[in-house]
Amino acid sequence: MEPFALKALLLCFILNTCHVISIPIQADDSSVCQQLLPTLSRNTELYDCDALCEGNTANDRTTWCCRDIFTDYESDWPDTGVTREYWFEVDNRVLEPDGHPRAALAVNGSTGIPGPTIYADWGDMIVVHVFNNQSFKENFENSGLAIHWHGINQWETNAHDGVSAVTQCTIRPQSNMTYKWRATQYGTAWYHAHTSLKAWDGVFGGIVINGPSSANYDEDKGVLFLNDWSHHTPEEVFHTVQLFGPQVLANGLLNGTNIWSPTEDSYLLLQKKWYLTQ
Ligand SMILES: [Cu+2]
Repeated sequence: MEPFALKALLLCFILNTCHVISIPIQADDSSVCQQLLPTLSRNTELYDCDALCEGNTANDRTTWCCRDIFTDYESDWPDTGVTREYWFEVDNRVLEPDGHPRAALAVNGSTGIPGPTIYADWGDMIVVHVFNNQSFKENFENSGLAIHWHGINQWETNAHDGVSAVTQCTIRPQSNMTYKWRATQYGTAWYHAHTSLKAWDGVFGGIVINGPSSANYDEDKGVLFLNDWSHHTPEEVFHTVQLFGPQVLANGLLNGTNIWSPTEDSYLLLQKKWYLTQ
């Protein structure tokens, strides 16, 4: 492993931001590559079924056309022939998710966070065109960007894993990158920036991949994000933590919103709001 990659891995462990570890592969390292790839046992006879697949029903969520909850998605998945295409533009913004303005980053974000949810069916191809529209460096240590698709296996698309300094160089300001990967798994996950502390600036959102489920349900209500929220940028918090240790952040957000008061305990306000929506 190259020293720079080891450094990046250590950094993401320290920052608790690395969830799927990508191993850098040298061009002449095909033996290592072979070891990393699992053996496929894909049932190509199901391809016709994939094309006609209409998913499952509220009364039978365990099956998904010719596959089901017991299919080993590490080695077999549908090939739907469908591509889901998204365009993300990441901007410096002043956001007020709880009424208190703060410098932040947003995906397609005039309104705030989280960014748009990616929806797909099991076996679809996902294409995301990311444009880094950052234009100034104030409050940010650097303006590079990479977006990581959390929990996605990235079968034969390791370079699209979105981990800066490990699987790609960062996307420079006013530059773009197109990520392309297959939804070989299903369920609810999320994407987030994987450069510096930009995820906590607001660059994150949901990924919903429809597929079989272990229990029946009537209606999918979508994603629910619960996260701490500071009124200072992550870089400012980072330096404070280095000097004084862990900090209690100002507020918590529910799907990117909450109320806040400078005089009352915001966690009590959060609790009131939660009760109101029961
Ligand atoms: Cu992650």
